Amino acid sequence: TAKSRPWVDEDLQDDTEIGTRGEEDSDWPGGEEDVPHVPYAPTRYPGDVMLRRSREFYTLMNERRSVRFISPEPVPREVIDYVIQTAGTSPSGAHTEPWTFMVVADAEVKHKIREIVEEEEEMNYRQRMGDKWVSDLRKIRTNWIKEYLDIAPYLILVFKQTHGIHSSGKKKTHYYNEISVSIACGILLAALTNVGLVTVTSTPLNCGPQLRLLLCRPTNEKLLMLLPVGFPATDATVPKLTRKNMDDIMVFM
Ligand code: IYR
Repeated sequence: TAKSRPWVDEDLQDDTEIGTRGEEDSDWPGGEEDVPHVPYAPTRYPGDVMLRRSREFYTLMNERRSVRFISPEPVPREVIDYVIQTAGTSPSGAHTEPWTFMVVADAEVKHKIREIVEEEEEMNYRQRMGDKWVSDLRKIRTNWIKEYLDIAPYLILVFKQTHGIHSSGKKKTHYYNEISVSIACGILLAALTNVGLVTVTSTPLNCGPQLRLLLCRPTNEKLLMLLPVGFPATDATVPKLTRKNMDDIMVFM
């Protein structure tokens, strides 16, 4: 087992499994330190175009809402593929790409997911979360009944990989796997918004292990987020919420 290194362990409080030389990662240094560095010159925009694009992207993203009423209307599979590919462009610790996006379209599997989530969520709301948490959520009007898990054309279950496997079979350290996958989720949300699809960022408490087994994912994968994806239902509603002002979110010096 790795000896305690608090200055590292307290920073990587996200299940990152830090190997010790001689055990995991024992083929370190690997063959990747000689990756060539190549010129990089992405698209550059004139000032006025930058300003317009920044405003337009804000306007688009500001339309995003967490939507719990999703239409059964089919969504083209190719769109989902590109949305996932976009999420996979996220930066990650040491470029380990520690994510698995499980896309479920099968009605029976979706229903099994619903049964697991609703059973656990009922206990969450009735016992585990406590009165304060449940009352803090009253304005959002959520409960443990999750019809969208049957109705949404796709469920995307995002797993973080706490470690990977080298070709040698040894463990590969996935540094900062949780924040890496969380960033990927943010990019995924932006990609969905960009094509007019909606979701809700659900984090089903206590459901991870059962869902992992149902979906036959390996033990190094931990469920981070469950996203039902589709068009909004025609009669969809959202709570009337406002966002903080710029002054309250940005400090400029
Ligand atoms: N996971 C539960 C509860 C829940 C928690 C928070 I924090 C929310 O912003 C919304 C819901 C559920 O999905 O209902």
